[in-house]
Amino acid sequence: MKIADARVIVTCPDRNFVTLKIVTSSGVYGVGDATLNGRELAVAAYLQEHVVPALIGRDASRIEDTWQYLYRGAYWRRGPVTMSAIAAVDTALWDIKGKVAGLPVYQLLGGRSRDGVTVYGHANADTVDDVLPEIANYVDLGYRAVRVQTGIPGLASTYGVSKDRLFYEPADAALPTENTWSTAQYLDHVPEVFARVRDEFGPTLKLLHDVHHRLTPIEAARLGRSLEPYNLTWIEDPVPAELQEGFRLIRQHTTTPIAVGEVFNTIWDCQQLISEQLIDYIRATVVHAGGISHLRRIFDLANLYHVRSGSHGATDLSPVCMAAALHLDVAIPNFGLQEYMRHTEATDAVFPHGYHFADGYLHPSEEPGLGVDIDEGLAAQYPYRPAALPVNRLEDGTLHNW
Ligand code: EZ4
Ligand code: CO
Repeated sequence: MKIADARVIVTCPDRNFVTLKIVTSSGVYGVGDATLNGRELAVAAYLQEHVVPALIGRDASRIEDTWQYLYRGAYWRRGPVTMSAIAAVDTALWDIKGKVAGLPVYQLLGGRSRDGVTVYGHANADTVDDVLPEIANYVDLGYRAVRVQTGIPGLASTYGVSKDRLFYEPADAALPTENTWSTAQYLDHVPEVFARVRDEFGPTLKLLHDVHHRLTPIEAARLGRSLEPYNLTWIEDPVPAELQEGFRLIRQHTTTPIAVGEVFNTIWDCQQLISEQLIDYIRATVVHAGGISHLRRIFDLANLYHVRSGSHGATDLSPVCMAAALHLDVAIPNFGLQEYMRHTEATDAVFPHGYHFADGYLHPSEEPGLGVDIDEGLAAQYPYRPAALPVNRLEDGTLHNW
């Protein structure tokens, strides 16, 4: 079964997505997500110019060999563009393998380790008063875990607070919009938020918060300590993680669990964080971390060190990525949580899928393969629109982490 065709499909059903569709000589095809928010066309070009020509004629059943061929064969290792492109190929080949076997991909990964995938939703609002009903909505829908983000008094806008309650889309302009940041105001405000939320919702609801890379280790240590009374499931990306040993300092000061990894591309980005037990949840994703094959390796390493999965699942990861993530989530022994932000109706129509939410869990499709597709005709009706992620400046104008 040879690869006969591979198409790179760029579409914008409310936001941009890049999808690779691999078609075999027998007519079976598979899909893989290659979306890198704000840098979509770099991955599309990488695939189109450098990967697709090398795929034609290859044996579609050789997933591992193809992964190694693209990783080692590029010579230039790692990086989000390369690894997203490899991920798309890997994901599409797993989809094909499942279809050929007549089995959902999770069966090829060892079968079910759990009945459903616990997901967390995003509750956000400008004020604490307004975020409480948002959390209540998720509880009513059956969610067991909720991420809580609010505006910061004195700051005009901040990460995680959206105009639309269900669909958060930070890439909101062709060139980056600018936000202003104050660590002092943030550290002051967040404990008050969680005091109110815990008080209102009791001890069992899992609560999470995304710091989005904005603190230093000692600031993050202070935040973690101040949140200890409210028993968070995790604080996410407390500091940028290029300096992995920086997390040791946070660890020495707080028992608030730490989740990191949505910008990671390979196992090397989290090797020290995991093997030194500096984090509790690894949040790498199928699309940005080399596909199902490589993410499985990351989760297996994590399993040796008491680290659980917490995969990124924002709306900029397409339903193809979500479908793939769910097959892994349901199969691995050390699953933790899966982020789940709803896609818009237009996105769902372009990517018909069999995964579904019920009783607070997401369930992977039982169809052979990944159980997700792309409607190419519909996709063609939504041309690419340039959309960049914002930047963040301190009050004196210094560029900070967004
Ligand atoms: O800002 O996916 O946890 N989720 C996040 C996301 C990221 C976006 C960037 O493209 O941090 O909202
Ligand atoms: Co995040």
